[in-house]
Amino acid sequence: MTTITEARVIVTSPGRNYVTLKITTSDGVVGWGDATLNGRELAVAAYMTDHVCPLLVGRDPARIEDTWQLLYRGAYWRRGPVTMTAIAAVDMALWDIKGKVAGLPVYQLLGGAARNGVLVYCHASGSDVPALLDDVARHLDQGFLAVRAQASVPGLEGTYGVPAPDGLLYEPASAALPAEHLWDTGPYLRFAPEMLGAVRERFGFGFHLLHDVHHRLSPIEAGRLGHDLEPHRLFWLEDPTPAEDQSAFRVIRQHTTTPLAVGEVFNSIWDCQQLITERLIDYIRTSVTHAGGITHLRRIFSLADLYGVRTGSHGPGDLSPVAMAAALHVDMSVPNFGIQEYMGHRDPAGEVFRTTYTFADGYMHPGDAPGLGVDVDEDAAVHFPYDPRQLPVNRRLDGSVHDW
Ligand code: GCO
Ligand code: MG
Repeated sequence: MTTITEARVIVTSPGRNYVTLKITTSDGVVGWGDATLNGRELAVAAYMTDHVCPLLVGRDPARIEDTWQLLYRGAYWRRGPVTMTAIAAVDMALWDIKGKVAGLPVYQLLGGAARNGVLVYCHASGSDVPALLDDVARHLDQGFLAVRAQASVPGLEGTYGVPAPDGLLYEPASAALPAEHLWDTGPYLRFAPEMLGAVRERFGFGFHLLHDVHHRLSPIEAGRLGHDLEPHRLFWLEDPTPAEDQSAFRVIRQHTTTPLAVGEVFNSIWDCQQLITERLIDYIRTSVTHAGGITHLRRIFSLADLYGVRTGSHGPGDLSPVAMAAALHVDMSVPNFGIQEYMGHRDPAGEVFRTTYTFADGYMHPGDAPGLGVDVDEDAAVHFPYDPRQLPVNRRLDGSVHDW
């Protein structure tokens, strides 16, 4: 019988931190999984190295579901970002191996292509509205059919979604202590409809427009914002309120027809059960890395399909290209696909991660290489040592902590 002979964790920082799991079989087949939990990377690395990898050696790599159940139920302590990210990495690596053994891209093992390509949305942002409009123009020129728009709220430094002056990253701030951003809900609620209205006024309605609130409003504030945004016909309004309060969405729903998306911080189907079964959202944003891998993501998406909820997986640059590839294979195959976030990866990530996925005319495709279609250059990875980073925190004008 073929067995797993080695499971090893690679922590590397080519441009930003990524945690990667490498599983090798007795036949010499290698599978890759992403285990990156932004700002808490080493917790997942330790969980895998100390508690998961020793369980894998000697097991049959073909038994993906059984391994998932073993790691989930067998730990007794269930769910949570660290555990579910570790399980996800194992799951992705085993699907990668299964695809390589079969000589097929993973999406073929998931039922084959249910569409020709995966609609993706990009990020456009600016320190003010004119800068945002320039950035939207740039992305539309690149062929994107869906654009997320974010701009700095006047008077509030470090608004979420707007890059720092280096222009490259907007969440990892400092090595030691988190950066502190200022937050004031009133100005944001006045500014957001103006800003998104300016985008529609300049570019019209011939593309999908999205916006991320990043969990900052109360339910009634979110209801008002959704209502104020209705003339701008958003594809979705993302994370309007802190996501763990599922019944809050009942209040939002009573006040607006703007479509709602949530779920990038969810780890399991239980985190979104009420949101889906009560049809309180339109898009479920769980990611392949933070919600238990391909196996569990498909389970969530199947539940969502039953209730008319479509998919919109999280795809930020803080998930590695291994995750992006895995997400695309799922996106290709599920019936209720909606859209996929694609933030891209900045150099030198490409020196470590080699991918086969492509983008053209607004759509991505995972490629047809066997498995996930990703390779990791371990020799290159050692040149980019771990670089400790913290996500920022938000404080209100009175100094109290607000959701970031
Ligand atoms: C998004 C997200 C990200 C998160 C990041 C945190 O919609 O892409 O909100 O930008 O902030 O993934 O690590
Ligand atoms: Mg988001």
